Parts: sequence; C-alpha cells; structure tokens
Amino acid sequence: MIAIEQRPVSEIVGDVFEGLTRTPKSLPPRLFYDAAGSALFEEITRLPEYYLTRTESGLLQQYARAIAARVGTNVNVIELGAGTAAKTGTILKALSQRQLRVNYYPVDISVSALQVAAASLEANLPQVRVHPVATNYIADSGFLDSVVGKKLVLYLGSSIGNFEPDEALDLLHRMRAHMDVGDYLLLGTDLVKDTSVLLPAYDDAQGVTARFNKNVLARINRELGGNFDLDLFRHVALWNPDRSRIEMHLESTLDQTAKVKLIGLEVPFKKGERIHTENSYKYTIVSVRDTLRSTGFAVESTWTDENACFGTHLARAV
Ligand code: AVI
Repeated sequence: MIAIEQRPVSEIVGDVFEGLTRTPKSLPPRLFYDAAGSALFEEITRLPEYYLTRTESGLLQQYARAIAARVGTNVNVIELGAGTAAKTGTILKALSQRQLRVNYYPVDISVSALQVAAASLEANLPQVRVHPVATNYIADSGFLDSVVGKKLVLYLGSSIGNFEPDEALDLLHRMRAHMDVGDYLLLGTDLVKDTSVLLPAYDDAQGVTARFNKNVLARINRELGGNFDLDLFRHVALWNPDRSRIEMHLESTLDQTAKVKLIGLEVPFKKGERIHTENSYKYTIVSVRDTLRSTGFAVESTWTDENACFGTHLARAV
C-alpha cells in the first residue's frame, strides 16, 4: 500500500483563511472529514432520516447479479472513495461467481479505512484480491492507468453530489480519460424528491448532522487555535430548488467575533450571518444521463428503489 500522510495543516490554513475572509463566508466540505467528522458521518449513515446509504445498499444487494451479468467477465473493480467498502462486498461476490479471481482496488485517502476494507473482504471473499490505493482520487486519477485490463469503476454514495456541476463534469471527464471504450462506471446518485424527505435527512432529530456541520468549527479550534463557541452557531439545512441542491450553513445567533490564533485571524459575524459549508446536489434520471453522456459514457441501466429515492446507474465508456 502506498501510504499518504494526513492533510497538511497548511492546506487547512488556506481553506480557512480564504473561506472566512470572503463574503459570503464559506468553508469547503472536505474540512468535515477529520477523524471526529468521519465518525459523525458514519453515524449519519445509520440515522433513520438518512435514507441514502441504506437505499443504495438495498439496490446493490438486489441488483448485484444483474450488474455482474452486464459487465461480463475478467473485470477489475476500482472503487473511488471506498472508505471501509461496506457496500461493495455484494458486487464483488456476484462478480466472483462469474470469474475465477476478482482484483479489487479500493481507493481512499484514509489508510485506516482501507485496512478495515482489506481485512474484512479478504476474510469473507477469498476469491477477491484486494489492492488498496491510498491517494486523493479527486486530485489525481492517474492511478487508474496502473490497473491492466477491463475496468468497473464504482463511485457510490452520492459522493458526486458534493461537487459543483462543473467540478462533477471535470471529475467524470478525467476518470473517462483513464478508461477504455467498453469499461464500466457504476454511479450512485441521490435523486430529487419532496422536501419532507430531503430536509430531515440533513437535519435529523438527534442532531447528529448538526454536530457534523459544527465539527468544522471544532476542527478549526483544535487545529488552528480557534475560539469558536459552537453554541453560538445554528445548523441550517435548506433546499435550493433553483440549483437542485441541499445547502448546509452555520448561522451566527448573535453579533460576535471569533479568533483563529495560529493564523492571526479575527472573524466578525453579524447576527444571522452564515458560513456556507456544503452543497449536496440532487439529480434526476435525465440529468444523470445528460451528465454522463457529455463526459463520454452511455447509461445502460438505472435501478431505483420503489420510491425513486436513489439511483444506481451503470454506464459504459463509449
Ligand atoms: C458524503 N455525502 C454524499 C453526504 C451527502 O449526503 O451529501 C455528506 C453529508 N452531509 C450531510 N449529511 C451527509
């Protein structure tokens, strides 16, 4: 395994300085995912309101054999942002019933998550050979070239939804550039639906998502000597219908000034002023098809649950 260090502090400094000195204030969602934030995200995936993870898992379980039949044999599986690969076993199992050995390349920036993935898959699926790749797949898709033969790239969990539309197109273009005609992409997208379902998924009753959102301030306190008082900020989740996205913000509940000691920054807030922390874009089946078509893929099948909450799309590189 190629080990990559934790995010250097300097990058956090840049994100924090830029984000908190611009108007309106914003912080990139990548700042959520330190150890505490990743644990909170795991908790979110088990919440009753957060339908995404369990719906996608159900779809993968239900359609794994159909997916395996579609992609054919001698396939190498690459999973971007694999984490602990909790949802992937079902696909790998279906593939291993059709080919002698399955090479699986989980790609993630977290070495510890990759170790968990490798240990559990190797114990449960002996036909699967795990080749962990510890890297930032967003910055560099070049590792795809080291996988020889036919590829099935998995990009699950609606991760694509956290990119701005132009960034999502760019990422898909770059992936496609390292794939051959006939390779496959399995993409998981959350779908547009009623706000009575969407909003609670991002503002749950137990307040886990609020803690996840506020962890970005806690992280600035921990790593950069900040003095943000988390109780003086309110978690806000709203649906922006014009942009087809859920937005998360942190709203100051009063006029206040926070300090970030390590970078000598004073950050004034008016009461009601917000820091924009995340967008989570929701697609339609048509918008996914258009997005994939414009980046060199043709959707062969889309599977959704009975409430059309989530989409699993199998697309062929053309
Ligand atoms: C990781 N990503 C797909 C999650 C989402 O639903 O956009 C992140 C998240 N933010 C709040 N809850 C979950």
